[in-house]
Amino acid sequence: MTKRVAIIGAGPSGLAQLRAFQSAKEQGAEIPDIVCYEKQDDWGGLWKYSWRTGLDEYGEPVHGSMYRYLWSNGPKEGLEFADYGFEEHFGKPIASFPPRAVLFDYIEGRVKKAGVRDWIKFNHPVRRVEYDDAKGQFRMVVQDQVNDREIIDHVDHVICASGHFSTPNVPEYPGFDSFPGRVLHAHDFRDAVEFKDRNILILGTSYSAEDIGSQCWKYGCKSVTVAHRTAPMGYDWPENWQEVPKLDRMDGHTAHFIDGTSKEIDAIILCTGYQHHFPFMEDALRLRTANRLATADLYKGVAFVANPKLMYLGMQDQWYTFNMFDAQAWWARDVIMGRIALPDEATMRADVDARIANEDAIEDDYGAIRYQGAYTEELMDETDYPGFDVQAANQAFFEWKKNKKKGIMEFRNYGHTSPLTGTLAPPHHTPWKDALDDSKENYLQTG
Ligand code: FAD
Ligand code: NA7
Repeated sequence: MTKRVAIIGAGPSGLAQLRAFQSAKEQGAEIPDIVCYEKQDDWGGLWKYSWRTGLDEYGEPVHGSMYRYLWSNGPKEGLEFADYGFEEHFGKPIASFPPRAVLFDYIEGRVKKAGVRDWIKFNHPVRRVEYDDAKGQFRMVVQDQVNDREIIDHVDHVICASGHFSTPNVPEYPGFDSFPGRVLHAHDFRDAVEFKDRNILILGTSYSAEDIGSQCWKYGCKSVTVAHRTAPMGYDWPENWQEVPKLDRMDGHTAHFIDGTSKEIDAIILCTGYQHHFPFMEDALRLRTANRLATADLYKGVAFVANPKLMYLGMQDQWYTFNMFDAQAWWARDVIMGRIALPDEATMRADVDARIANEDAIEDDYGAIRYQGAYTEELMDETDYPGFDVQAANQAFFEWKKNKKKGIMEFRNYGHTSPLTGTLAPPHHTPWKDALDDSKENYLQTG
């Protein structure tokens, strides 16, 4: 009997899974019956920009965390699909840090070519996933939003690709409740122009802090103050940007930091990260992990050890993104199709423990990049995913790291070498800080 597989989410990870099955079918294999439930009205996940914040038109929490003017924060050469390169899609080499609309176009190009859109049910949030031991199947409750009806589905495998940069981690500091300005999380940040001529305070020191601060600086905020809980980012910032120790409290507009210094602030942006949040999973199936390279409880970073008929894609903290999701999706496909056998539970647990120990031994970001590159390669080697030159992709990341150290507002002006074609990307026609028009049409004038 044909197996039935449900994929949750049609972002880059879920789409990788659809493409993996479609490519097997294209080569003549008999594939399972596939359905993908997506709560938004289109594909692309976070890359599908929405102006909405809070709740969507159906009262569902808005998934999107992306903002206008977002340009890739890492080189595109580190994320290129091995079966569908940038040059194939755009018909020419393009610069290395595409804005959101350009990356969306690229993601969409591959799945349009594969013809998998009919496998997706849009406006269908998954409400509940339970495992029925007697039947050996998952029971899913899904909401058909448009018709306001509940659907019950029974499937043999669930692939959860619902992302983990959507449900914000929102700390509170004393004085927030009486702060006379706006306090928002990065998840709700949309347009940097809102903060023009404002003094902004950012909490957090990771990608969102760096990039949202840079956006606000680019679009004319008065000053950026970044408070760190652990360590400063340490870049050579512009003169109206300062890094300060942890926030102690707000007193009206005044931010007080733990070293006794203070600063007048108009708006506070919490770049304090996200939670892995799967309210639809029954307790026994819910992944509970920190945002790290070696996730808890996932054999090979994918198969849920307690019930490996359930797989999770893209749950790692990410240097590698689209191509790592591909490697995971091809691997998950091959487990489901019986091409890869899973070991016993003890062996799977030992694999998880070893990955965690190896991650704990990493010394710096360069080591972390190598670690995730090696992980991606390990999975690729077990499947027929076309593969790519991981050393070359690592190299693109290393150069990018060095360029950031040289000039944090300039790193996007450099080109990197494609691990697929060996082409060195042309520089963008306008330096990033002066490029206020980030439309696809404008960006593609490059080269
Ligand atoms: P997502 O893109 O989050 O997609 C998950 C999908 O699942 C969504 O479509 C969602 O609607 C759906 N879904 C969720 N819950 C349900 C449910 N219950 N039922 C049905 N569907 C559901 N990566 C890069 O490579 N370069 C970048 O420059 C970059 N910038 C980023 C900037 C921001 C602000 C953020 C937040 C992330 C960024 N990332 C970047 C990382 C990003 O995680 C990946 O690029 C990618 O989007 C992850 O894909 P995903 O499919 O795993 O998750
Ligand atoms: P990250 O990378 O998870 O970083 C979260 C940051 O938030 C990190 O610097 C934390 O500091 C900080 N944090 C967390 N809790 C607090 C509290 N309570 N107070 C102050 N600071 C806090 O999330 P990002 O949003 O930056 O990045 C996620 C993805 O979005 C990423 O893949 C990008 O591509 C875009 P810590 O170092 O732990 O002290």
